Amino acid sequence: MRRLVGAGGALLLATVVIAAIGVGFSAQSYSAPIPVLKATPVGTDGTCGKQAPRVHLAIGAYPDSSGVDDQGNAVHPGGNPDWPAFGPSNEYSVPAGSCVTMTVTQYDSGELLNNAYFGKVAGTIGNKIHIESSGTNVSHCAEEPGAPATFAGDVTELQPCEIGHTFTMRPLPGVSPGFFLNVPLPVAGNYSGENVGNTKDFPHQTVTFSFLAGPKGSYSWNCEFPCGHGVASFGAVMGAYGYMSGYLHVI
Ligand SMILES: [Cu+2]
Repeated sequence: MRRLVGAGGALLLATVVIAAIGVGFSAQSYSAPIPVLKATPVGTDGTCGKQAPRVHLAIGAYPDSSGVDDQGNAVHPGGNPDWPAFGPSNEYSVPAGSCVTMTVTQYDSGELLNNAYFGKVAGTIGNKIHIESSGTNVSHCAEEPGAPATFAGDVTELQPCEIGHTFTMRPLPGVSPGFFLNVPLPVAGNYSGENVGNTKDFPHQTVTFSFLAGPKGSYSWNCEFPCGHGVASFGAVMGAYGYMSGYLHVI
């Protein structure tokens, strides 16, 4: 009898441990540093190629995750000062079927994209993005003083030496097979990373694009630019949830 109780206890303990690990993993995958950023409705129009309710999301890509943005919002509460981050949130929500216009203000310098594929725009309306450059932005396409990374209009592709981060999004399995969005974000500031900061006082690139939200479900996004340390620059910040990754919740 005692042996039976012992075996039952061990089974119970194993069940509790496995359940705790499961809860830990699921909590880790959805722990947003600040609440979900809800897109702002801006009326109904034909921006996405058909009449649809349109919403707007404004985010930024910043060199210092421990800092604040123009609105005084923390880029990433408790952020590591040596790591870049998207902010002020990494989780967003939009209505299903809406036309989503995003503005991403890019303040960070880059190095070299190691896969030219992610320099190509995909999944946006017209497969293009609109870029307006502010201040002196220098690419990595040439040696010092470097080629200017100056844009004023629509582009469909950036060179691997002109990129600071990417905003790349895929649905979770079973949500919307075929949905894929890739937006390369051009470098800001100088290429030694000195002339960068979290506010509009610094050189920056303002990137605007629209896409049609798919059906309800969660879509994960991440940066495909190698902006971390270790693991071929895909470790550190690239592996820490919430800095260079997050979710779009289509509701
Ligand atoms: Cu990045």
